[in-house]
Amino acid sequence: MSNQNDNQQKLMDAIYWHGIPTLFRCPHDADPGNADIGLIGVPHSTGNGTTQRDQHLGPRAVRNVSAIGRRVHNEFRIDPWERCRVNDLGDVPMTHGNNNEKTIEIITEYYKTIADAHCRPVSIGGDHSITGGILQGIAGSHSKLTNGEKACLLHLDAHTDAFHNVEHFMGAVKSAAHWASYLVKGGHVDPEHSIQLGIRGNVRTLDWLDTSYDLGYTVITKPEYDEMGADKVIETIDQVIGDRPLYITFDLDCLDPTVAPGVSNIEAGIEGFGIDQVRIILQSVRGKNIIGGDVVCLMPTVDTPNQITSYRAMAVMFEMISLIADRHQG
Ligand SMILES: [Mn+2]
Repeated sequence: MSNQNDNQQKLMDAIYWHGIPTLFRCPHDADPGNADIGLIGVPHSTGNGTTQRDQHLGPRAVRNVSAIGRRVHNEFRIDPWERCRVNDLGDVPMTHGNNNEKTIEIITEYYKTIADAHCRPVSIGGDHSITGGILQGIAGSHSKLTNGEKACLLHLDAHTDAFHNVEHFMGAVKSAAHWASYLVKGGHVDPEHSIQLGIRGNVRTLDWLDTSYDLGYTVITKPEYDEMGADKVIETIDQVIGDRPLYITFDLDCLDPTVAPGVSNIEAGIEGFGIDQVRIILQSVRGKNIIGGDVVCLMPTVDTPNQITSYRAMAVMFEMISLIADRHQG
């Protein structure tokens, strides 16, 4: 009977349209010391000065649907919610949201407290500039999550975001286009053991991608992925990253626009990833020392009526949560 009640409760917990919309219906508790995995909203959108700016609405959109994602992981055979203490920590305070540089500082300070508490963050943005603030907070010499090491990146994106060949994007310096560069220069990311995967589309100048190669990143474009095949790409990811502290950053624009239409910086000319392709890539880092992850560039205001892109964001977050819970039982 108690099993039956338990199952009834779990069924009710996964109904998305009632109750308080926390991320994955996790308890809301702002203290990172109470969580092994902290789910965090980063409603910031002034780091992307060039395109649509409603990315700050992303965390709320995922909160609205994500109770339905409170599932067990079939392939891993785990219940992440029971293996770890997973809480919704709330949002990074956006007191200076229209000032990108100040906000990146605020994000950094916030995430330092997360790392100090040994809490592994899984965040929902927000534009991609948030990853700069997050990694300044949780990686590098001061970090308890990496034991003072730099983080390695598994960076899925249509764009490299390492464009230091321009000083600023319409005034944003630590912008959505700059983070992958300044984190290397600042000692937070180890490019020699990081992968940028899924880059596609025509660029603005022919040397546009060179900054990534110059920094030392391994870049696998989407056409290169297609030519190599998933197995070879997964082998490369494993070799490059090893068991170093790994951070996964997932720009939804790496997915094809038919799969995830509600994104900014949409790349329509070359086919992007399907959801199974990215799921298999994400699951390939199972067992690695994942310190956290983020999902960025959700644009709820241009999503489909049934909010498919919010569901994709939720699905990717679920894989990240399950990957961390699988190795780091609370
Ligand atoms: Mn990006």
